[in-house]
Amino acid sequence: MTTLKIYADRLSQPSRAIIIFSKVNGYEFQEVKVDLRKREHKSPEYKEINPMGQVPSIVHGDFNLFESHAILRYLACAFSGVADHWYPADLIKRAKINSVLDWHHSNLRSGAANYVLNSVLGPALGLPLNPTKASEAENILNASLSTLESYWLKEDGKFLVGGSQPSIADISLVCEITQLELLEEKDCHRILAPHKKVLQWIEDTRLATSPHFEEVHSVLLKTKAMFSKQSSEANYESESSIKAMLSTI
Ligand SMILES: N[C@@H](CCC(=O)N[C@@H](CS)C(=O)NCC(=O)O)C(=O)O
Repeated sequence: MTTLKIYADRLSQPSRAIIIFSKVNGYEFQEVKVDLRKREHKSPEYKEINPMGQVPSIVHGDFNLFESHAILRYLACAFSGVADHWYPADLIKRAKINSVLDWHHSNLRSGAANYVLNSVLGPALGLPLNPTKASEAENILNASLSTLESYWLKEDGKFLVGGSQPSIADISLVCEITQLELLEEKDCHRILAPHKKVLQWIEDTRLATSPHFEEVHSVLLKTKAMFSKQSSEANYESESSIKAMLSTI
């Protein structure tokens, strides 16, 4: 059997998406940690796999691939046991999923990743915090969350673009937002609490991918505890700021 290797750091949101998707779908793979904090993604050996020097990437047999959306599409098609709802064969449904995935990278990702990097995560990766960039990113993030509520989640169905079951887009976008768990509670609350539909959709995606969702996200809760120098059991049910907000819906 051809071995699948997933090169990832669970602190990275697209890495988490690939790992959760793979665990939920039950095919065999080997997770190879590429430690962002040790800058292993810039090593010459890793750049042989991903010349862009970023995680995630995969090696499947003698085939290398990077870019998380391309990887999710590939994995959904490469393993016959993956249910159709993850990346439907139906042309229109598939096109809608591709549409939200393309939107994600220049909107939600740009806002969420830059906000978290410039307000809390930077120093752990050897980068300075930048309040001006954090504030610009927060505006993009707020606009993206509003667009999610008013457009991408507007149809009937619990999931993006009207799906009654999750697709690769739900995993990808939810993993983008869950990095907000790294923020101080008040910041996470300020940004997410106004978006009730988004909160419910995160919860529905968690439930659809449980227990892998919680296991893969425990790294965020441990890292947040490290930032605030508090001890943490890293238990998603009791430690997640996002989950706590659900009680206000
Ligand atoms: N568009 C890429 C983004 C990958 C990406 O930005 N990865 C980050 C971690 S979340 C990374 O490797 N950052 C290190 C760097 O760019 O030096 C994807 O979706 O895979």
